[in-house]
Amino acid sequence: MNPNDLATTSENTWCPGCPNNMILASTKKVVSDMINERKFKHEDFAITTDIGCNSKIFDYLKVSGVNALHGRALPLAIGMKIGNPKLKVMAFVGDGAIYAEGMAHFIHAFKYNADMTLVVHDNQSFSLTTGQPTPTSQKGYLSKSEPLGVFDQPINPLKLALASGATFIARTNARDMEHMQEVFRKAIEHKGFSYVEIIQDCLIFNVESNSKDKRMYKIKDNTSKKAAEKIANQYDYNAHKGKIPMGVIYKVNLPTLEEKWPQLKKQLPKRKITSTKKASKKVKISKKKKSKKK
Ligand SMILES: Cc1ncc(C[n+]2csc(CCOP(=O)(O)OP(=O)(O)O)c2C)c(N)n1
Ligand code: SF4
Ligand SMILES: [Mg+2]
Repeated sequence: MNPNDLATTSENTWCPGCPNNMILASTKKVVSDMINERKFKHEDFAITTDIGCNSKIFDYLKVSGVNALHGRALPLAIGMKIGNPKLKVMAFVGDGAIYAEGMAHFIHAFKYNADMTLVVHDNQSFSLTTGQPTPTSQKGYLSKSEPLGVFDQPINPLKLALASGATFIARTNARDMEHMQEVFRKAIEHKGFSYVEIIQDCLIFNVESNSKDKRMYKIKDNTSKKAAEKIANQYDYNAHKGKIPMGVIYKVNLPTLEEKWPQLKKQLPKRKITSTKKASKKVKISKKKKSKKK
């Protein structure tokens, strides 16, 4: 399969050069690569989206899915997973949708730990509705709805995810397609709920918060919670200076929603024993059995 095989015939109405195009191209590349590697079939993937510029990805990506109300792509995705635990579900949302309307779903999703991926296109703006501030918009952001500027500090969604019990948190840059593809693959392969925050410029609204590439630096995959807290603290979605860490900020393996629910566990494909510890245990047991027989 070629990434272009995942294209549709819908007219692309994103502004020319909008980084949503790069997110779409990266998704097509990773999904088609995984299909070619026979890790999954085309029909194993399913997406949910809601409302916003980002959500037009639903029209441009040839993968099964459902388009939801604003802020409701995530509960719908979890519902899909409960309906068919074998699916590889991805929810694509905007910062407005997930950190405002859908905030409660965001927090609870970490607790459930469904084996799926949440992709947040964070342009620090409600862009489709002409640039009202979202919870991650920087203090002082001037818009038509807040002509005196935003008075509040933005939230830090990464810190919130950590506090809510996240098992996979990564941040990437919509303009760095190689890094984005690497992060998408790791997120899809993670056993549990993977949350990918994409820093995405909007070329029309909240332009002040654009062009942060020079401040970004790549980190190694991190598995320490203490270190993750420090990393998440480095960028507060506000400052015009300081470094922005990019990559897998935290990863841990915990039981998934499908493993916790006995009704769903029955439907999961049986996992092969891969750990050497378990394998050697198996050998010892079979030896014991043999000696008893003697
Ligand atoms: C419950 C609800 N509230 C508000 C809206 C209006 N609305 C539709 S799209 C949108 C902005 C979307 O912003 P975001 O989710 O950040 O996506 P972006 O357009 O920036 O990609 C808003 C406020 C709505 N459709 N439903
Ligand atoms: S308004 Fe911004 S986010 Fe929406 S399509 Fe245009 S550049 Fe992209
Ligand atoms: Mg937005």
